[in-house]
Amino acid sequence: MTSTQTAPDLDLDVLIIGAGFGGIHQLHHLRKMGLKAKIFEAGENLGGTWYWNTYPGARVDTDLPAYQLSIPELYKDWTFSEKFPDYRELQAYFAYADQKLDLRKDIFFDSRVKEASWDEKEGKWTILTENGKVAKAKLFLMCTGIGSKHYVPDIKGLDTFKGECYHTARWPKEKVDWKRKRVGVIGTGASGVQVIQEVAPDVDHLTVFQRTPNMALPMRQEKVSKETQDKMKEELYPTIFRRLRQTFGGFAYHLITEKGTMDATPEERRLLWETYWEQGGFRIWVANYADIFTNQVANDQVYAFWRDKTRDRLKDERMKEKLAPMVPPHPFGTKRPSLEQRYFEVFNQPNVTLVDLNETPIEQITEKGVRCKDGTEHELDILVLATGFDAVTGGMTAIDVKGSDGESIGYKWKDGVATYLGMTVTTYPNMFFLYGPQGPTGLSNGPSSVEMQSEWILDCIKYMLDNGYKRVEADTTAEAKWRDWVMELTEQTLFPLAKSWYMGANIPGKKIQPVNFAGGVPTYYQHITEIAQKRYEGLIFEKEFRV
Ligand code: NA7
Repeated sequence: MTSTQTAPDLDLDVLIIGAGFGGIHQLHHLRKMGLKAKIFEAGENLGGTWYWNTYPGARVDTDLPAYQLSIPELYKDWTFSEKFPDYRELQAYFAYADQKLDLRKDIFFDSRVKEASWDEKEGKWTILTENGKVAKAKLFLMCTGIGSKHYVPDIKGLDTFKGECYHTARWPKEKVDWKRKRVGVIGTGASGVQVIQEVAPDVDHLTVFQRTPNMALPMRQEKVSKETQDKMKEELYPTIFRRLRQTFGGFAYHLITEKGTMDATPEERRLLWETYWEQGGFRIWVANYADIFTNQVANDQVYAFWRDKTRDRLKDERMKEKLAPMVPPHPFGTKRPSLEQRYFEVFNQPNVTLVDLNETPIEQITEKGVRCKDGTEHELDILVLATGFDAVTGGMTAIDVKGSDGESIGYKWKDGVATYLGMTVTTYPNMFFLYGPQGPTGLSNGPSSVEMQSEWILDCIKYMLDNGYKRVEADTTAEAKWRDWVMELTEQTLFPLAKSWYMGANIPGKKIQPVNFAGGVPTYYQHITEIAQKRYEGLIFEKEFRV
């Protein structure tokens, strides 16, 4: 451990990493509890994901009003302009939250945490940043989010490219001009889909390097007036915010559990799906018959619906087969679908090339562009890496977090993630995390899931304070049981059949395992609520440290 002195203002009750939704929710409420809390944030401003992801077309896939915090002081006077706001509006929202809740005074920006370690003698965490700050804290909260560690694939020659090259999650603050340029995009996940549809109308030529087609769904973007929002705020927002804990994905719509896909008549199914198609958003994914996630026959039905709708939008037979193949590459919805606005029409443009990397993998990046195995060199001015993240666990394991046995969390998890309730880890006392592994993460709406966990952690901290407890740690048996349940829930589904970030399968060498709790938000919420009612069963509270 470093000998660097802790500044007096960094001797804290709580140190939080990250000024996204989770971090600011915690900071606001911890201060209200009278605790001295600060945030270390790697970026130069608030926003988390929305600070970093400023690529063309970046916008949220959750429809209004679910994608915001339910803190009344915040939503009361804040108005979005669209049903699915873009990154600029989300940055403005965070600026507003900053001013309204007076957050900035307790946030250290440009402070990327590199190390954190538990000292049993002191009963404190020591947290170090790359720029030399040292904080001591009784409690340590990791609010690093699901996408704070971006993934750049190890492609031969990447550093030799003479044009401009950007990862979507590290988009430069200066304006990038793609107009009349030759642009290449590697990756067709949520970020790739958004970049592609945004730049396509203006480029000279667009080359899309696709490995897996995205079963993207129509967004149906709409302007939403202030009057509509004001009326909803008064009459509906509190109900909607409560509803977000009663639905599988934390959205304002829920899975159908009363009957299975094949129990419905073909007409009934068709009518439902046509309605959802017109309404847009994630309905076909997370308001569908629940058995689409567990029953291959049911899943095939909804895939066929999606495929036929999508093929109708494409003119070229090859494009139809590449983008919406007759045989699905994985079950529908087991990789996160994106919401699109004009994505498929892009592939009707004469100046767009789709390279199927399964047919002809990338061999090398050259000075001029991308050379594939078939010998074609795709010459480019701009290369966009929309290649995603070491999702969910990466933000945590990127930091050398050492627990009571001195073991780094990355090492502890090398053979598999283990947590208790997706919020804490045994041998890491007085440490909690939000929207991380084994919680309802990634499969569910961000802000509402974050709030649900954040409130639980705040209550647990209050319970400690009220009872004079200084130390809390998850019990090993309780942790093992939680892990087994998380595994079991996913094994009952079709999710393991996809090579997705939900399974940790998008990063070479990463352990294949479910990183999310697949039981849905209501089951999770009910379980953690019951645990709290049972005086936090599975957590060991102590009045003294173990010295
Ligand atoms: P995703 O969804 O992980 O997408 C990454 C894309 O990049 C995906 O299409 C990958 O193909 C592709 N990829 C990754 N590595 C390579 C290599 N080496 N060669 C070619 N193609 C590659 O990340 P996003 O940023 O789009 O979205 C992440 C989440 O953030 C999103 O779901 C939201 O929840 C927010 P693959 O599918 O693995 O074949």
